Amino acid sequence: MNSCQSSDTSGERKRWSLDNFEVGRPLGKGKFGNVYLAREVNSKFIVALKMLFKSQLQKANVEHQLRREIEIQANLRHPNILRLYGYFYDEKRVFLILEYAAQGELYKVLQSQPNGCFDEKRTARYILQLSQALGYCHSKKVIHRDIKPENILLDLRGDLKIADFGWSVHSPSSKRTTLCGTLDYLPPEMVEGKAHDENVDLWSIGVLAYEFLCGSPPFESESNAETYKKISKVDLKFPSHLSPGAKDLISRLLRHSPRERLNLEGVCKHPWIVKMLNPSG
Ligand code: N15
Repeated sequence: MNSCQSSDTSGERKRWSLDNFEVGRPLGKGKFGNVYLAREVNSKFIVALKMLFKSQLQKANVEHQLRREIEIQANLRHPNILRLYGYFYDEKRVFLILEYAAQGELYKVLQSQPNGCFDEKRTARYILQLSQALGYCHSKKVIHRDIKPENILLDLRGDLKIADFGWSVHSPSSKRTTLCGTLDYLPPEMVEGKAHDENVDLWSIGVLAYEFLCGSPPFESESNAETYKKISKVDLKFPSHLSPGAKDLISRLLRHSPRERLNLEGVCKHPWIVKMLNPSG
């Protein structure tokens, strides 16, 4: 499928419609609608078709945000960022034509591991891919702000794809974020309601590395108030099975001061990452 869509002899863009797709099983449910496995009729190209109801978007007053996010996502091209190929709409619905990730949601793959965690090699591979994707986003002045396992998919080869840009913004942002849902992946400056920049994404890489290796995020607690305290104090404890290299990387990312965090280049060149990804190591 060509994202520019087939053009006719007059050079006009042909619009997509539901008639172009055979819709299959649901892949997931969302707040505003569901995602379905679908196949473009002519090319047989498999996609994930996300269906959003306009009435629900209107009710929640997020049409403007959706438009902006489509604009951001349609311009991103990176092997570790889920592609948005295009969109179309009818009277009642908006459809997003998204890349299909054959291995599905990362958090489910993590949960299905025998001990609930990934080994150090696999974690290093994911962290490198995540860092490369975020480096690309930051170069375009896009900060993600909501990296968590639920927002990550895996393709046929097991490569990571950042899938959700529900909270992404152009940096820098001084906007206060309405905190709903889990605080687990948010850095001190965001839970404390301060201004933040692209360094928020470095913190979430640290949280994810910890969760991949230990099975749950580092500041997880019974209540939001307890999680808030732990994040603000950077109350970090490691299980004894973690290697010194992994602990070193995580400790360098989970710093209270955003400017003291290891940058993305530093993550990619970190000795533990390099060692884990070296085939002879
Ligand atoms: C506002 C807009 C431009 C943002 C665009 N991004 C999203 O809407 C984020 N999003 C991605 N929302 C849903 C998805 C999504 C894409 C969900 C699931 C999948 C997907 N691609 N592939 C899947 C998928 N593959 C699976 C394989 C096995 C089991 C479940 C699977 N889900």
